[in-house]
Amino acid sequence: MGLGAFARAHTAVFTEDAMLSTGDYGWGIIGVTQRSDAVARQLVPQDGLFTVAERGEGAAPLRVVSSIVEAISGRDTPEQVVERIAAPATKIVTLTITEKGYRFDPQTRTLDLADEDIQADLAGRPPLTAIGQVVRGLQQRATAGAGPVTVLSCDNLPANGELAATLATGFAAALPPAESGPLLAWMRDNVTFPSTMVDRMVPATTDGDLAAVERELGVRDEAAVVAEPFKQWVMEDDFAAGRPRWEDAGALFSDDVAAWESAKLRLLNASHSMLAYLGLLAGRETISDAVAVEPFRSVCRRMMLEEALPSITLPAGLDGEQYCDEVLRRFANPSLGHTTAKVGSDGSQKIGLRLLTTVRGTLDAGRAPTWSALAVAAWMHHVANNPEQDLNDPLAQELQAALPADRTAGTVVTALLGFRPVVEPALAGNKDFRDLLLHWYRIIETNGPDGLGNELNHG
Ligand code: CS2
Repeated sequence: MGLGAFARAHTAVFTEDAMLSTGDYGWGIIGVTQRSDAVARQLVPQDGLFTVAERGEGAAPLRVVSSIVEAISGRDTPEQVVERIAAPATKIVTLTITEKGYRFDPQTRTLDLADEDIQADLAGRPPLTAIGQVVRGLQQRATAGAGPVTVLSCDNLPANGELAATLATGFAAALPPAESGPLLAWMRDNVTFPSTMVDRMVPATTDGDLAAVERELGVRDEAAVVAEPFKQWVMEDDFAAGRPRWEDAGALFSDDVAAWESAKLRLLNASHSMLAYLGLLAGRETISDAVAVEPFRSVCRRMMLEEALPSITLPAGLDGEQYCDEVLRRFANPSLGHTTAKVGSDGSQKIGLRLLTTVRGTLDAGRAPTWSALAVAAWMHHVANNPEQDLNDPLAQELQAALPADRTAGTVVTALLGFRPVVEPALAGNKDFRDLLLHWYRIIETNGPDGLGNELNHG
């Protein structure tokens, strides 16, 4: 579920590689698009084939991937999605639906039962939310006796398996008792939700990318994706109905996925977001342009080394400092064209998981979260200085409504600290954090990116 560029460049590639290296060709992916049917429309006339074009040092030649055997639209044919999930041949339901696709309350990590689409799915329409489709699929599977299945979240969320389980269970429990009782019992015995950590930088494909692929490949591919050469996948080995031998494609099976996930979220994704907002502020279009700005690169590195690393426990075998350097090297890939606008989108869904976790950890350790506060202040500045239609955030309207007409450092910081979907009350009331936000917000406002350079030189 979710057929965006990331799923094509990650899940589909790992799955094809597993088949190529084992000779077990019995797997195939039925790709389900989410909010738009565009990718299904692109893939169907191409028999599901698409190109992965690696960009940057060590890039492999163009490759046509064939692991997607069917592409359907979750928006237009929800009944078909439910049927596919319920089919005995389906063994794994992967979710690559981005943070906002889960419709959960970040403070309680439970399903947002006030969400209108969740309510409509619960009321029995052909389901349109991802969680609604999964659970209706499981329900039909239970009735049909189609056997166990694995639900595998592949999004950048801590403990994503546990979260998916909580949300699916929450949806099932909210059904009328006659339905929920048997369904919950069946799910307990037949469905597993392993956690995963996924990693590959995959920008949105541009017209220029499609034209370049066409020149090189000799045919037009409407569904081509570009990606960095690096890819990583770490997961818990808890599959209810078998799985491809992804380890033969380079995936790592581990009992310590939570540690891998927090390292990735709080080092890579956190600094990605930081660079996105600082970059947008300074008019840098891509992440590689942003990381080339010296104060940006340094503040990013210091945020990772001085604040994020000390507040997490690394998985065995991972060298923290090396990981940070590798992340900065990957950001600098000049051929990827990963835009600051894309990485900066959906900030309300990302800031809490990527940055506020480190702010809290650093404060709890009695230290000042100087650099992570800078990243949060840059996000606040972005939110306060862009009209709703340019925010590209599912909560754009709510964020704008929370902001006062008179936008000074004080009023913006107060309003956004009070924005409950992002900031928990305990953190919102922390004076040290608030002072840091005000400090950075004022510097950004009066001196822009140059102000940061001066601060660093004096700091
Ligand atoms: C990025 C991620 O858009 C974003 O928020 O931080 O998509 C990032 O590129 C991937 O998580 C890398 O694995």
